[in-house]
Amino acid sequence: MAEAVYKVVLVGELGVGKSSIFMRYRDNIFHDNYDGTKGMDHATKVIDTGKEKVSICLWDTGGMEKAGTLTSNHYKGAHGVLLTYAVNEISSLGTLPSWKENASRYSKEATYFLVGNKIDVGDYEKEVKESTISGFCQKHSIPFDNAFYISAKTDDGFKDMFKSIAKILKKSHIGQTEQNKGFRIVLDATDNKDRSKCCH
Ligand SMILES: Nc1nc2c(ncn2[C@@H]2O[C@H](COP(=O)(O)OP(=O)(O)O)[C@@H](O)[C@H]2O)c(=O)[nH]1
Ligand SMILES: [Mg+2]
Repeated sequence: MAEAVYKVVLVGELGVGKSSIFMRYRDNIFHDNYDGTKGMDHATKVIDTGKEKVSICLWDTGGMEKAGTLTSNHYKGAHGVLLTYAVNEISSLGTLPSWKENASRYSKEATYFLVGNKIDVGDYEKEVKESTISGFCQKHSIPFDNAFYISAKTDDGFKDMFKSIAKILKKSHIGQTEQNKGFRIVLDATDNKDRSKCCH
């Protein structure tokens, strides 16, 4: 049985925690020194929003952003883009407009989310204030409800974020998956539930 899947891609500076978010999503684990530079990787999970079940295929960059070799394949057909920064590094927020612009070249219909990772760091280390985020959202036309604060390390805010993302994507891309418009991604039912070959 084929099922519609939303493609969601991680973007942002090296070191903000994209691969850690990916690992937390795929395996619910955190490795302090995970080597996330082995090429692009993606994993599909079914998110239960309480009202419905929504499949999301999350794509990590696999470190390709380091060499500036992130290809169109990463963005192509994305329904959601996770603009990721680290709350203890304000410069990582500053680069997000250019990541957004890159993404918008390849995925015209994408919904953008703002993800502040590493909220487990001490208050004195936090460089990004909520007021900065509300200003950022306004300036870059991102609904404030699409901004999240999480920790891939401790899992704080993580599951709630994916539930919200699932709800928002389902609402805003309903025509694309259910009527086979845009990019429809098909789960291979013969594959492992959590690691299906998807999004090609
Ligand atoms: N304190 C803290 N460290 C994190 C968190 N997520 C990732 N890191 C650390 O940040 C560094 C970069 O993480 P990584 O996932 O490789 O970032 P990427 O380059 O964006 O893929 C690693 O040392 C991670 O252990 C988090 O939520 N909290
Ligand atoms: Mg990485």
